[in-house]
Amino acid sequence: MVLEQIDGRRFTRRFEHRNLRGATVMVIGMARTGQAITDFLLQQGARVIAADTDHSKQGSLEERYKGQPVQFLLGPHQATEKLDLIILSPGVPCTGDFFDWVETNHIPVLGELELASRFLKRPIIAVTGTNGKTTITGMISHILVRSGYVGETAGNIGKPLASLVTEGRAESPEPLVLEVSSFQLETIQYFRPRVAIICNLAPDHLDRYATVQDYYETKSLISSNQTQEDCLWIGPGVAELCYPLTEAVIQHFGIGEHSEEGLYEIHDTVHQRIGDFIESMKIPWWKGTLIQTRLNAMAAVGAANSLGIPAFAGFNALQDYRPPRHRLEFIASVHDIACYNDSKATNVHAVCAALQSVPAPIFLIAGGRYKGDPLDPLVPLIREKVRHIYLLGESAIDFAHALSPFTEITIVRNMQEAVQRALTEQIGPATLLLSPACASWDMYQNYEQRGDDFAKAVREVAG
Ligand code: UMA
Repeated sequence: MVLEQIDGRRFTRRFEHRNLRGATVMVIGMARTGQAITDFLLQQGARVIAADTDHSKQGSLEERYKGQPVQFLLGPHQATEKLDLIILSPGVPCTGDFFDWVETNHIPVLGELELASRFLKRPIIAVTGTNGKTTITGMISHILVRSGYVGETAGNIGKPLASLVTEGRAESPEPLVLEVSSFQLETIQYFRPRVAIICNLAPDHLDRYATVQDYYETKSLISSNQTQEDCLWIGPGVAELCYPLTEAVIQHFGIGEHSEEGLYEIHDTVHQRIGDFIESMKIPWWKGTLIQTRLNAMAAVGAANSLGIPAFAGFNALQDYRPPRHRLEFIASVHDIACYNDSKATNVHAVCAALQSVPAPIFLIAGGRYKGDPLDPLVPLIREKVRHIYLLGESAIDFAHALSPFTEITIVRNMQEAVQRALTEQIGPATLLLSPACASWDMYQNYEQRGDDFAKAVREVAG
């Protein structure tokens, strides 16, 4: 079984039951996921022990669960009375003494995705990968809507699956599009999507995984329970980095000639290979779009095609798709400098994709809380396209040491200074790109707030 082959995989004890009435379940991490799964467990008749390292949550949680069978354990995670099951929130890494105690005592541990999906009777399209999964999830939803479905989405995109089950939307023929993170996949046991996508793989979350291979193998778990009736779409380079151990029918997407089944583009024409048969399609909106957009579109169209929606109809549906904010989002052109907000680019791979996509010369704003992925892949692109880097946040000094041999560097105090200096000291035509290669948490609550700050600063200079 694939699960046991993953290096560093902590929990081997399976949990087979579906009836949770009377069970004592500890929920760890009481933010969005923890609260959604607690609501679900209470609906199922379980007793909940709600654990969170953050003491300040006590008051609001007590208020929310007043009169319900919920006990609170705030502060460092600790051993407690006999537990039937533990449910982990994705953001909780399972390391340390407490989790040693859990494994020694053979307490089964599942993630919210695993437990909630056991109660779901709907075709699932699950999207994972290092970058682009939110966009692809949105694109699939858009294609489904244009094809007469509801196009509902959930998962890492921001809506825990459990809340959908609690709200009574677990049983329907309507497909559900799930964005799935590696954190969620760490704790699956039987999760089995009808269609899965691994859109790309690149180093990320190295503050959580011992090696990059652990991270890749965790991603590939998305397909570990799929059977020959299911389909897995994989993007460029995925098979070389971590060939998924799966029974699913594998389809490929990418740019350039392919001998495998799937969708690929050559010189602005998309081809679909099914066995020996190849269908070629001219997509009216295709020419001139960013490479990243084309790859995301092929992944989304491929997944929808596995549910029976013709590829050409899928591409047509995407004609009026608008991407989510903070992903290479065009803000304004100021003094002939086109300003793009790519605040969602929190790792090096995403920044490489952005640098490949926008025209040179580029003035780059980067830095923040570094996640540990190697900076080397940036070097050739910086040499070729980046004229100046404005660095901010915790990683500014380290990034300056690493990148100053390749371009000009300025360390700035905040976003406003970075934007102001770039737009007044530099001369267009050029591109100003916020693409930080870091998380935002050293200066902002999230990447959205960081992107908004960038957009505000650009608009201030634009007047
Ligand atoms: N906590 C503990 N113990 C710990 C660590 C944290 O108790 O050791 C507590 C914190 O105090 C906090 C809670 O756990 O109260 C946070 O849990 P969480 O981080 O899982 O947060 P949620 O709000 O439940 O959000 C999670 C996902 N977060 C992460 O994976 C970090 C959200 O993905 C997801 O949208 C949401 O569930 C719904 O499914 C966000 C994300 O950043 C967008 N994902 C990563 C990414 O996309 O790169 C994987």
